[in-house]
Amino acid sequence: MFDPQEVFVVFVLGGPGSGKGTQSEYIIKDYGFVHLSAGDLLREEQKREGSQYKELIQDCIREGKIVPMEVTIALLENAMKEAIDKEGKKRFLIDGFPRKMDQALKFEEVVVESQFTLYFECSEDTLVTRLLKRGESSGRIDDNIESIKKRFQTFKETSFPVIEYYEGKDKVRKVNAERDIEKVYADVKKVIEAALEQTKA
Ligand code: UP5
Ligand code: MG
Repeated sequence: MFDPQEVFVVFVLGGPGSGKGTQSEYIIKDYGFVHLSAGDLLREEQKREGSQYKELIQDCIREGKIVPMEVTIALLENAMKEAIDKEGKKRFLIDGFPRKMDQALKFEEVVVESQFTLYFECSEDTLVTRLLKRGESSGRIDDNIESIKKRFQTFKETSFPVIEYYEGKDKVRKVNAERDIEKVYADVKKVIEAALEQTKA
């Protein structure tokens, strides 16, 4: 659908609570990216009046399972088209996607090839603490200990192989996400700047 010379896509991956959303918000301010969180798009679709996927999405999110890729890819594709057509945007952070091999292959086949994957590495102990804290006010149906355990399980079994796949292609830029937000972002900036030096998008 898009030419990777024209449309610059970075996948942002990492365990639940590793800071994908937080760091993406920092990046968009400094580098003019469009931030598309697959999880946020699914939550919006789940709330949308008349959506046929309401229950499917809600069940998957609560159980930490992956929503069938057709749903998520269509949401991402529409959001990208809109940003390109209406705002002339070309740089995208795709946050929390792909989290299963079939999604990675399909997205790159039909939408656009990614430039690289920004991977936030963090221990489970740190992640649980962050998510339970956020759960006090987030209202997210998956910020409770039962769902968090299921999300970790899915991350290890299903999503981590995607990161290994891109590592095999030398397309992963790993950042230690255990540290405070500013320190993490200092490393993120280096990765983004190095990548942008080599693009016209
Ligand atoms: N925080 C962040 N960075 C910090 C730091 N360095 N130090 C201290 N605190 C830090 O951060 C989480 C919390 O930690 C916040 O309170 C933040 O202030 C603090 P956040 O930036 O929100 O982390 P993020 O990695 O974005 O965590 P999130 O919970 O969004 O990750 P998930 O991957 O679990 O959630 P997502 O929304 O991507 O997906 C939810 C569900 O949707 C999935 O489980 C799945 O069921 C479904 N889904 C699909 O089915 N398919 C998809 O393609 C995508 C999602
Ligand atoms: Mg997030």
